[in-house]
Amino acid sequence: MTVVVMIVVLIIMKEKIKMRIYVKDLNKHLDQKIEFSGFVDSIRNLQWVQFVIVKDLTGKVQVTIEKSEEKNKEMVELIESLPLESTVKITGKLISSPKVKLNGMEIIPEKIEVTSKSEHEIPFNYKNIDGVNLDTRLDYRFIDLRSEKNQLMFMVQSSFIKYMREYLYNNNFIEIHTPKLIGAASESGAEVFEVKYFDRKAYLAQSPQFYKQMAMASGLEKIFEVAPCFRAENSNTSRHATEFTSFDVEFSYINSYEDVMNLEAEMLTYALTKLKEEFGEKVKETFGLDIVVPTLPFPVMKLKDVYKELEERYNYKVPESEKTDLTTEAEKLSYKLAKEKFNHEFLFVVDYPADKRAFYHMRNEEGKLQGYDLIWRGVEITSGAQREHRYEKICENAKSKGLGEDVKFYLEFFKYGCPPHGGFAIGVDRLTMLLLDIPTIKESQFLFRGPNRLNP
Ligand code: AMO
Repeated sequence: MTVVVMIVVLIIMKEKIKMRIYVKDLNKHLDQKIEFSGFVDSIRNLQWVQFVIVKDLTGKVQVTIEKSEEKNKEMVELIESLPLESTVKITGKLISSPKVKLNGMEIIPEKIEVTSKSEHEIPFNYKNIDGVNLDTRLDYRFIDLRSEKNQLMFMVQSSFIKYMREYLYNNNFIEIHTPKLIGAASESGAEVFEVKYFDRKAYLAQSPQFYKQMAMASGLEKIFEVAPCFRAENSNTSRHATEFTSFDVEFSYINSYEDVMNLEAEMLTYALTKLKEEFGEKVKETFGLDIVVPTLPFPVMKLKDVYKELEERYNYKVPESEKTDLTTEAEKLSYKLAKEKFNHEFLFVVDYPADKRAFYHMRNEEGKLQGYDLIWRGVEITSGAQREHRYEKICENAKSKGLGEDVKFYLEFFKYGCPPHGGFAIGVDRLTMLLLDIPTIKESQFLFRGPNRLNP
């Protein structure tokens, strides 16, 4: 009895909840009366017939209206004055038409409803952006995002994150959500945005660093978070934003920072393998490039050896004083180096001078930093490290950097038992930019935030 009731309920629900049909699924509905919604992409108004191309996120379909048929009179008039980019709901029959180039099918409509009418002139032609100023595109980002390339970029980004999450879930990680409003400036204190918080000051989180370590002190063992980070850096480069999305990972009971590098390399390889399966062809077609699945292990080089080889191979010279980190140019050249030396697109760089790195990175007995950066295609995408989890040592490190009151709450995390741990953070917007060879983070971010851009 209950089963029968459930089936009836399900049938009624199915009737009521009409799922939207996407272009990609139209072939399952041939010879059926369907409802189809989308943007009007183009209209060809010929002597005897009108062809209206309607698109959704997954593709385009032709709607064919015979002008001679009396019952179509109203629709024909409507289409004659309909601006492109309007949205419509079409009710009609989907039929197979081998002569139609677009999917070999067409919709013969009986009703067209305009659900939103566009202005005739749109701010710029997003189908041909040659010569269109990037700022105009960003001012009208909602139009810019209508291009097939941009829509594909965000579908790919979404899946990239989905597969990294999947890898972590498969390995017993849990996703947490840490606060972005904080009482004291985290990390170094310099690059934070200050906000008014009732009668006092608060700051926007630069990184979930302290809280992901707190999760380790809480015994959560393996965590990750995908969330915004805010940096008050006045940098106008192709890879800096004042707000970006960070994919943060932290896990306990590691033996060294190499465990952290290995996990990151495995996660990226897993995600890129899956991504290639899902989007390899589409990315090739639309962006003209391959999704490259890396091999494991990723190559590792010491910072000083990178500089040595850059000089030997490409005559790239910088003063000793600049060799405490990779310069932008050295990062770029390191791509060439990684390709030539290891036939690899990724390069882990280790052995940074301890005094130049964050105080929470562990230093070993000889004072060597237990942290790394990961460079992909010539741009840093990650910083990671084994963390200092020993209370006395972390207090010393903080003191040596002149950090006092601001980190007091953080130092408490290490006082009552805290497992050895490490982690890393990947900048998602940079990842997308590098994967699809997008020229700047302004275009790979959904809505860019930089020193001169706070709108839309
Ligand atoms: P770091 O400051 O190196 O490390 O940041 C980690 C990664 O985040 C990205 N990123 C940025 N992306 C866009 N615009 C920016 N202004 C920007 N700044 C950083 C980069 C970078 O590699 N707490 C550490 C991470 C850790 O050790 O777990 C941290 O924040 O891809």
